[in-house]
This record gives sequence, C-alpha cells and structure tokens, in this order.
Amino acid sequence: MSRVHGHLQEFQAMADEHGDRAAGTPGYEAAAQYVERQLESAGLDSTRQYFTVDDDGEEFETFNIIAETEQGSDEEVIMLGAHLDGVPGGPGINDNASGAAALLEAATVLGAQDTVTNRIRFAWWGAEEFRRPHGSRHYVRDLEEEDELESVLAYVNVDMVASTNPVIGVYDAQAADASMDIPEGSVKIMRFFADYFDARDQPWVATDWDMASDQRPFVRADVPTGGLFTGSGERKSRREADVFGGTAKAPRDPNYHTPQDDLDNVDLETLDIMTGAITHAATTWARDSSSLE
Ligand code: DTR
Ligand code: ZN
Ligand code: ZN
Repeated sequence: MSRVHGHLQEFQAMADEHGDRAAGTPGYEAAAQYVERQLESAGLDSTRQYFTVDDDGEEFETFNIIAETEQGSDEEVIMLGAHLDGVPGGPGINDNASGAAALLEAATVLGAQDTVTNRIRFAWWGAEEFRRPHGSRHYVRDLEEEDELESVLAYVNVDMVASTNPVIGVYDAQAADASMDIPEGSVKIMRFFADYFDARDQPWVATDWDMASDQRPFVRADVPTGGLFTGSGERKSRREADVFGGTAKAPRDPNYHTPQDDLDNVDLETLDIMTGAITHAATTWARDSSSLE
C-alpha cells in the first residue's frame, strides 16, 4: 500500500476509536501525534503553535503543527497547508484527512532530500471547521505582528482532495466574481499546477475558492495563494462529468460533513493525482522558485 493510503487508513482507525477529529478533542490530539511522529521519522522538526478559539463565547485551546526544511533562507519561505481538524461526529476522511495525508507525503519526500535551496514550510491547521478558520488566521496575525509576513512568498491550500465524484480542481486565481481581491502572483501558482497537469495529459478545471478555508487569511494579507480541490457539496456540472466521468448534477462529495465521510467514500486514484501534484510543487520550489517570481 502506498504511504498516503496508509495515512488515510490510520486517520480512519483513529476516528473509529475517538469518533471524530474535532478541534480540542482526543481525536484531534491522536491525529496530531500521528503527524508529529511521521514528521520525526522523515527527519523534519515540528512545533505546536497554541491558540485560543473563541467560538461564540465558548473558549478552548488548540494548536497548529508547523514543520519546515532546515535549509533555505527564512526570509523566503513557501508555505503549504491543510487543516487537520474535522467536523464533530464523523471521521472527516475527505475533509480533510485527505489534504493532511497528501501534505504529509510531500513533507516526507522533501525530508529525504539533502539539497534544498528554498525553505518550504508545512502547516497542519487547527480549528478550521468554524465560522472562521482560527488556526491559519492566528498564524497569519502572528506573522503580521512580528513583521514577518513579507517572508512568505506563496501559500498553497489543500482541503478535500479525494472526492468520490471528483473534479481535478485548481483554485481559480482569475475568478471574476471572487469575494475578495486575489493577490498578485496567485496566477503563477495556478499556472504551475496547470502546467503540471497539462504535461501529464490530466484534465483539470479552475475551481471557485469560496474563501471557505485556510486560504482566506493569506488572501486577506495579500500573500500570493493557490490550492487544490476535488469538490465538496456543490454539484458537478455536465461539462465536468464529460471531462472527469462521474455523475452530473450530483454533489462532488455526497458525504460532505456527514458521518459517512469515511474511508469507503473517498476516491484513492484522485488522492494519488493530487498528492503527486503537491509533492511536485514542494520538491520543485525547494530547488527553484523561479516559477513563482
Ligand atoms: N468549507 C471547506 C470545504 C470547501 C468548500 N469549498 C471550498 C473551496 C476551496 C477550499 C475548501 C472548500 C470545509 O468544510 O473545510
Ligand atoms: Zn469541512
Ligand atoms: Zn475542509
């Protein structure tokens, strides 16, 4: 079994034991320890960044996990992130064990490489599944306060990459109806993934960012941002069904935010395609970031 499928199986086993991976719960702690152990075996140090969530008056502590390459200037950092928490009451395998596992694979591959020119930083965000993405918001605010946000050249978000009625989606940096101004430079990230898929004859579509995930604080702070997405509750179009197969007019992920978002309801081939793209991005940019300039 591939490493990334193995990670998903482990996340499912933890959900079987704890029920879910909701922020501030034992299920989240178990998943975090798993990520930390994997990073350690890959030779990457990680740290927990704790913060307080105030969810309509209910306060609790949780944390992000941050890991980065030892090499590369810390004034020029490329970041990739995936939220590790899930909704209460379900295993959250597509949302977002899939992104967390894909990121773990990219980090593991990069950890084994000995020449890194540019620093790559990985983040497993806590507490995304709220009205606001608390973990990434806290992280961006913290960097802003330290005057370090300038050091982040780009951010790539990975949230839901194994949907069963999938599209291969790249965040649309040219969206005309985006609810926020899209930072300059975001188009280059989109182009990078487009070129990667085109070179492999893999069809892809530009997807709505929705601003519904951890990309939001980065976009707000004007950091060039991109991401990969295979779909949540929105319906697949007829054109998308022609291109990718699957069922037109049905949700791209019919089990989005339900207890059935489990290992039986993910598409592993789709996960492999997206994991390949994320790993390619991390390993390419670690050597050469000219495609982002
Ligand atoms: N709201 C996110 C899932 C989600 C829905 N649309 C997009 C677009 C881009 C990234 C993520 C999403 C969640 O439930 O985590
Ligand atoms: Zn969600
Ligand atoms: Zn999500």
